[in-house]
Amino acid sequence: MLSELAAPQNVLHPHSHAAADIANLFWWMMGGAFIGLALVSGLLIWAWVRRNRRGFTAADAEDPHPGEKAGWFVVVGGGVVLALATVTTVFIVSAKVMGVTEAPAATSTAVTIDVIGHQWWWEVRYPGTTAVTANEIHIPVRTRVNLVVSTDDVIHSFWVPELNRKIDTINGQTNRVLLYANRVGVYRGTCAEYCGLQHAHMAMLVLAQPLAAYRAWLRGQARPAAAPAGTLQRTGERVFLAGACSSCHTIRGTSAHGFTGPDLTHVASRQTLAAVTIPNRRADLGDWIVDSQHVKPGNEMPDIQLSGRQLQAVVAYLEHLR
Ligand code: HEC
Ligand SMILES: [Cu+2]
Repeated sequence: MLSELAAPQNVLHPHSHAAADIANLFWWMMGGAFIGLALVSGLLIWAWVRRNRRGFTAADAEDPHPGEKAGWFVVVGGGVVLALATVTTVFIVSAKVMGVTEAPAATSTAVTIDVIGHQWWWEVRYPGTTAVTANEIHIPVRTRVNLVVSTDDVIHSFWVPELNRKIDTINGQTNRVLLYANRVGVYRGTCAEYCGLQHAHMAMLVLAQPLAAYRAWLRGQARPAAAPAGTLQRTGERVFLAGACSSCHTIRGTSAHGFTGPDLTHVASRQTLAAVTIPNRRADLGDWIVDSQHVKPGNEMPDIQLSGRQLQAVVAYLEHLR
């Protein structure tokens, strides 16, 4: 669980063909840049050494611009032709890589997932089902997923470096990108466009699962919340529904239909809370509810005043929502 909070995000450790192409492009461009640097530095040193060794001769006095023809060749050849050829090649190759990173065609039967950026968390919807979750995106492994992103407030950028390029969430518009993982695993992603105070705590996890496990998970998420079991949990539900919580959060199957914060119908099934800021453990959950402004200062959930008993009850209730 904690390892997921600190999971690496490494563009040079690709787990999809799109990310692999991006990493390759990076290495070729980096290699080219270093060869260019070596060439220019070499020429510079060579010219300097030659001039120093040779000294100033009588011929230089007669011809104040020695090697002018060769100089012209270097300027046009190296400065114009070579530069144009390099930029054109990089352009063509990048355009090809862009093609590889595109979402599957809208007409295909690919799995579609909607991700909506909020300050400072990610809402995740599975069209065609009632499943709504936050900050954790389950996908079937080795399957081309059509990821559709949008925003509820400002511009964000969805980025899971090991899987694909960034995709911005733009107001009044939806953007699409391919989401694909070639191996079962957990991939950490983050918001890659500065979006305010808690931008740095706006991460997400992509969990690539075998198809059967993914389907089972999705069926579970589509179900309404489990009914509270026992007095403590029933008290917790009452506190949740009667208090402020239900004005901001939805728990499907209850009267809580708020939409300012994440859907909590299956909050206990998530590994982390508050966009991969804290692990989803009892103590952290309790801290979050009464003092979220300390955990993630400036986030849109106020600190809630609850008695010890009420807090204990709400935590017991939420922990039961698997
Ligand atoms: C004014 C709106 C508001 C109220 C009231 C509110 N919340 Fe929240 N809550 C939020 C927002 C917004 C977030 C997401 C914060 C973030 O990650 O930046 C959140 C996050 C959470 C999370 C973490 C969910 C996740 O998956 O990361 C839990 C749990 C939670 N709230 C429980 C509660 C409880 C319990 C109450 C009542 C005692 C409550 N909230 C009251 C807005 C609210
Ligand atoms: Cu951001």
